[in-house]
Amino acid sequence: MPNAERNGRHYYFRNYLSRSERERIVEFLTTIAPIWELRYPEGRPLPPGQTQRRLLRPVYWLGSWQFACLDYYRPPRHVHNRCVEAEPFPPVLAEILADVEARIRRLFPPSDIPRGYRLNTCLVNFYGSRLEGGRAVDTARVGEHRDFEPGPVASLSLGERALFQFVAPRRVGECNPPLLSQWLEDGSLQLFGGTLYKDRVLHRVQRVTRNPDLDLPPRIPGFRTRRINFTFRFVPDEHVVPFARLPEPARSDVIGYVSELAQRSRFFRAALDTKR
Ligand SMILES: O=C(O)CCC(=O)C(=O)O
Repeated sequence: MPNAERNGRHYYFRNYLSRSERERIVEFLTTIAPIWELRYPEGRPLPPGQTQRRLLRPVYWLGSWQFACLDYYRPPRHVHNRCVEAEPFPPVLAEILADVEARIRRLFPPSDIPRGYRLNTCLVNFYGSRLEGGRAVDTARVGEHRDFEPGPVASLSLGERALFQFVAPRRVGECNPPLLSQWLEDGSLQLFGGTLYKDRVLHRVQRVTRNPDLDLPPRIPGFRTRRINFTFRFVPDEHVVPFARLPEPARSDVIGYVSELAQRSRFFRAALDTKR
């Protein structure tokens, strides 16, 4: 297996993508229209102590979409009506995933891999500069969090190098050094799984190496994309709901986003028509 760097249940593959795979991914990116979501549903009371806000960055999901306003997938209790069926992976990502899943099955013990495991959902994060009143606001970092989907996660990065870190949960004011820091380079693949990296510690994107010339596709009004990360995860099929079967009020909460997506996506147009 070429150039794997290993640290327990963490693997890093520098130069994982071939030139032609990278080109095909970039070509695919020109065909999608990421959206800016609000964190909470509009027109409903906010959770106590929270204020409505736009997510820091535009996103796109493949396989299934976890709209922020429906809150995210958090098993074991919060699994229903949170993952809405979305577009299948384009051929280039499906081909890459066949290889990624084979690596995961070779590298991770069976106890880390849940029954029915397939990387069937993907969050595409667009990082860069939000243009606000003539000022560029950097949105390249991600705060400490966990990915709740079960099993190993695979992450492909394009664009600026980013410093990805695992840190133990801490109390306010406490400072603890990262358990593991990994620079994620253009064309790299990162895999992590097991209870330490998935359940016990958090991860974050701490900083990026700025490249003022980068402007990755697609064109997003008011935004310059300097880095794109695809995080592939597993959501059991029984927890993925077609838009047409999403009950109220979740359906009303997301119909605006689905209509926006439908302007560019045949898949979401069909999803809307099924319900009409
Ligand atoms: O951009 C990255 O490398 C990390 C993204 C991430 O932490 C996530 O999608 O949960």
